[in-house]
Amino acid sequence: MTDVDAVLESAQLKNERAREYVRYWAGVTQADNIEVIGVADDERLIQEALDAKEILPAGEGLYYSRSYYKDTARSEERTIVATNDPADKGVYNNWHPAPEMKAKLTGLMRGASKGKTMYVIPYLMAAPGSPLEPYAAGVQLTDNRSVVLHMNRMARVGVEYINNLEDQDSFVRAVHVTGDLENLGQGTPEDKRYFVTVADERTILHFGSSYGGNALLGKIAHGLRQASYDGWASGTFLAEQFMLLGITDKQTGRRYHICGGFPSASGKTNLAMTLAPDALGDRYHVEFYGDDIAWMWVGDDGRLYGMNPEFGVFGVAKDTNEATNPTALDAIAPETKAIFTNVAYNEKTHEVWWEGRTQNPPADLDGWLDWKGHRIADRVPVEANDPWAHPNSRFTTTLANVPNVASDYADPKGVPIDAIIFGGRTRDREPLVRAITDLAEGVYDGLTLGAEATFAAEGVDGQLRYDPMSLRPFMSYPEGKYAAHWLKIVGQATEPPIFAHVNWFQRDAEDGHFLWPGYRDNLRALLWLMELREGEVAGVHTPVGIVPAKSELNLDGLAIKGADLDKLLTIDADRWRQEMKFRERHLAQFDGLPEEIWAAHRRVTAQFGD
Ligand code: GTP
Ligand code: SPV
Ligand code: MN
Repeated sequence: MTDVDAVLESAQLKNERAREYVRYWAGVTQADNIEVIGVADDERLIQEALDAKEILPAGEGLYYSRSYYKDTARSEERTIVATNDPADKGVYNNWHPAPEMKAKLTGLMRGASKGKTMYVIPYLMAAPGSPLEPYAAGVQLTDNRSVVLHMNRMARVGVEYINNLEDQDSFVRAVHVTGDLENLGQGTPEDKRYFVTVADERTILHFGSSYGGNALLGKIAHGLRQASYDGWASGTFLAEQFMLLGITDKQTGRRYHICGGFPSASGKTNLAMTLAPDALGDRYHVEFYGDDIAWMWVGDDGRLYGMNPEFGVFGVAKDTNEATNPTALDAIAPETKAIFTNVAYNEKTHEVWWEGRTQNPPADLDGWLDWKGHRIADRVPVEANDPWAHPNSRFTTTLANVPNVASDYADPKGVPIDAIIFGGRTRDREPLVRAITDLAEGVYDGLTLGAEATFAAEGVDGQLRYDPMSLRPFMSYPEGKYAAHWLKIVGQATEPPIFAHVNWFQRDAEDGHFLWPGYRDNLRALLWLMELREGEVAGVHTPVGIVPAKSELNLDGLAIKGADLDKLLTIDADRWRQEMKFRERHLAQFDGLPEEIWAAHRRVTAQFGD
């Protein structure tokens, strides 16, 4: 065992409370070495990881990693929010008592990093100077070098972010121990994995994974679960699984900022990185702020502000190509230091590939390995149609690599929010866009977001379920209180945002084709929403909001069948009447749901009639 204090001293980690914390967990995990990380260490760590074959070269300044084959997505069942107050139990937060969980995790982590290095990663989930900086500092401990490389891309990392804290104790303690991945019983009754956020102690204890949100603790464990709890407990902000983008109308000079939530793997990254369709590119410019998390608060000027606490993108690879998301391809081009995980890899040419990268997979199979590392050329007939890449395979790249990143993306002031949108994979019922001008109806709409779940979490792919505000897997406190907190925060804004529900995923009932082309054309729906906000279009009023009149949508350069467009803008009243009954049951699960939300539900229901 190394002398922990000597290591911390030479790394200039001066925060005494952080030192105590590192000492304590070094003792529990019994790691052989301690190393404090700053961004300057990235190059050396990359080389070490290459030498150890933990990552492989994937072209100039690009890297490939493969996770254990039973460790490729978040596990919702194994994820727990713990506190010391049983009143914090909600429907989705999988609440457990804090003392029980701390004892459990300490037991699992005891001695579990023997023979390994424990990396100390001080980080900040905000731009320095942000009004929410007091909630943004953390120190992740991890015994996994690849996790360090990902954190370096996804968060601001360095001792400077914790040494000068006004309250030296105000960092999140985020402990990650990988465990013996081959012997954890993933998905069996003996599953040993535990991903716990002890929210009222600002402590995160994750054991048994090295993948994504299970292991990069600044991202969703801190950025969403801990932060949403902090935002509520302090009564000052919201932390949501939202993308955030800007639109500039070059003709009028107006700038808009839109944020919003779609469930995991349902289009946030693609929308935030979008370029205007070619035919509209001369007039509109879209800027990227964030693709997965937004923190929102009301500024001194009474406006609702939003910011992206992350520093990078952990994006879904599937279907990313020149047509769907050209900016993403630029963001993972040679020399960006991007890391690909669980895509297909060519061990001879070091190329990577995933489903939808090109229409057909590479014809020459020589050197190609699937995401499990098995040779494609050796596949037996029953494996012929297995995907080459895991559906939840991803790329990790830093925000600055995104070509249309907003020039003010790191401005601690954040940006004023004009609109909040919700959406998801909904194959019927939900039109292309419906706008909602009333706050309670907007919050109600977010709470009743229903969509098909995806491969971003184990075992839920395709399930139709409600995912309130797209926060279901990250919800940290009871839903009734969450709704009240939303009404309170957004209700303080003097210029409230407009709300909207969007759906890029409606399908033809007969042949299943997507009715809307999606991707870059999605901007058309947002432009209509901004025109509605400006009073330039009137739309068509329906019980569930205002939908565009056909003539109001800018369809320049778009070929779409008239019948598909009609369907996209129609409200199927019978289908909606049925939906209102499901919603009633969904909302009834939540204790203490504010009366304003029930009133909104009754208003919408009444408008449909019987
Ligand atoms: P998380 O990072 O898991 O939170 O996901 P996300 O919401 O950022 O999802 P992302 O944008 O990465 O998209 C997930 C998948 O949906 C990808 O395979 C996309 O290609 C696909 N997708 C995104 N937008 C559209 C769209 O407009 N139409 C269609 N058909 N597919 C889309
Ligand atoms: C999600 O699942 O919503 C993600 C990826 O953004 S992960 O970081 O794994 O949670
Ligand atoms: Mn996400």
